Amino acid sequence: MTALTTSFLGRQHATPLLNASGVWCSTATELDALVAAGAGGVVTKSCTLAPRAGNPEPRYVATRLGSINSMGLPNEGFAYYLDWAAAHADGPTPILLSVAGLTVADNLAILAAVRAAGLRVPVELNLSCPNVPGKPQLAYDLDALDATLAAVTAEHDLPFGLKLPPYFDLVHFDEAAAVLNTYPLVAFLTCINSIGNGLVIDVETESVVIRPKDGFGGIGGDYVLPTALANVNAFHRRCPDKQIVGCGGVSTGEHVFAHLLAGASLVQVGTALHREGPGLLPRLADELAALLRRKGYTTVDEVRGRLRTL
Ligand code: RRO
Repeated sequence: MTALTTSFLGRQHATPLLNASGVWCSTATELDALVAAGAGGVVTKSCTLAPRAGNPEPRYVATRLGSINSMGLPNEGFAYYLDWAAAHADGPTPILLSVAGLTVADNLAILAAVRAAGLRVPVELNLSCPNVPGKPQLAYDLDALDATLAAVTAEHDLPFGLKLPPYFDLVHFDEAAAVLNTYPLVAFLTCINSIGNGLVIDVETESVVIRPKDGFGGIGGDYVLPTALANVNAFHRRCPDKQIVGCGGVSTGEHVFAHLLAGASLVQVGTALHREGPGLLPRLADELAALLRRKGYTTVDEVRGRLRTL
């Protein structure tokens, strides 16, 4: 028997496979479908204080190698996801509540509601949404990141995680990790959000393919796997007291295995889940189990961070 169980923030997950926030997680129907499919965990759609309609359509397009999106944070408002999480917190499937308040004050208000509800569900604080017009990705401004974490941890005394954007320079990994390591309550890092502000062009129509922001949007799928693995590994090396959640470019069991090797404890799937639906998660679990068996591993824990260098 190959065990896919893994411990994350002190909770057992039956498999390391979750949805990425934003995919198949905006409504209770979608979230319930992930649970029913046997997801190893479920992340809710990033939420704001008030419900949002998001950006005009078309706002998500699949391409041969992945996807581009500028959804613009459409969501039902934090109370909806809090209620769903509360109703499922004692179920077999661990939940992460993704929070993306538009201001620090909004984030503090949502976190206060999480505490008031006594919710034993970790928050994944999204500091990297690339698609709200006029709002830069906060985690690219390390002073703003520091100030936000100082404000959050002054009030929020529960372990939580951060959804980070991809960084592209070793100095930026060092600088970001130095900030993050001053906050022990930041218990996990989800690497990566989509690569922000890419541009897909349809040569036949000579046009962009999504309407918001003149076609600029977050890139996911095959395009981003090496960037995601680099970010997982860079933060796994630099933040030994934090767990890393891998996200980016996963559509096969081998991709999951690569994220584990790089140092991920859990692995999230976005673009491929959008393409294939919740049945993808048990398929990936089967592929991962077969790969572990072939390689002689009996647990996913043996693989984590085992990446060899030359
Ligand atoms: O809703 C979105 O447009 C969105 C978000 Br909040 C995010 O964090 N990442 C992304 O690719 N899209």
